[in-house]
Amino acid sequence: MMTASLEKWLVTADMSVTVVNLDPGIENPPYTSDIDIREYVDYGEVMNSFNLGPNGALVASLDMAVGQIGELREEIIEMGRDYVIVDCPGQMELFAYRNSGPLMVSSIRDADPALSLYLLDSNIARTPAGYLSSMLLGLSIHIRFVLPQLNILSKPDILIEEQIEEIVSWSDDSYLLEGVLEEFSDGLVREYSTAILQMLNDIGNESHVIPVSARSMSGMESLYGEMQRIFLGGDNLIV
Ligand SMILES: Nc1nc2c(ncn2[C@@H]2O[C@H](COP(=O)(O)OP(=O)(O)OP(=O)(O)O)[C@@H](O)[C@H]2O)c(=O)[nH]1
Ligand SMILES: [Mg+2]
Repeated sequence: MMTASLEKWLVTADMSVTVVNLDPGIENPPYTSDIDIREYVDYGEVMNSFNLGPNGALVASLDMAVGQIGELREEIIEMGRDYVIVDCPGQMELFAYRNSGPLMVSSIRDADPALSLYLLDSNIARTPAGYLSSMLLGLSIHIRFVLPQLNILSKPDILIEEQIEEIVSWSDDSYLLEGVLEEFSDGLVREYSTAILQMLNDIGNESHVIPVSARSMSGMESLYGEMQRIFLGGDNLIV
């Protein structure tokens, strides 16, 4: 849905957009993709002919399509649009932690300016421990794709304004997060949390989160501003 909403926002602001779907298993994407990995590989057929479950079929489909990413990139170039939004499979452990996902991303990008949007779900990031573990996963994703990354708090419309502000304040001031973690956790979780927070601080991870609702479109302008900062500033956020 974020893909659909970001596309809509960019088009309304007079920019041309190509949408690419990289999820072979997606059934009803909430957008109309211009370019689709499903034209290169048939997930259902892979599942049946190799007798695989959903995860195995996703991995096999990605592995099979990776050799054709050059063609897919050609399709993107032919369209010649201002922006390209690439929707990646939501099963991050299958897409990011195996070889084909990062290989696809680097082939699609080649030498063009690119950034990744990492979505922290408000349902999870609303608690201090949920927020911290989401940031840790984001860091791990960052390491895999080696792209400048923006952290988005998705679905903020399910929270009240004070909750959103609190989460943003955790992202901007780790002492605030440390305080609530100490207050709301104990034992092993508390011990881990303190160590993780310390590590995130030490590496100076760019942690600012931008609340963006794909439903109400709130926050889209801020997101676009941050995207411009990276694209125009040549800002290198790679850790
Ligand atoms: N309230 C609210 N719900 C949202 C928002 N964006 C997406 N959703 C809902 O979240 C669900 C999942 O949306 P998707 O766009 O499929 O999310 P996704 O991140 O692509 O999911 P996977 O790729 O399957 O991991 C749907 O029911 C959406 O309606 C939002 O900004 N606000
Ligand atoms: Mg998805």
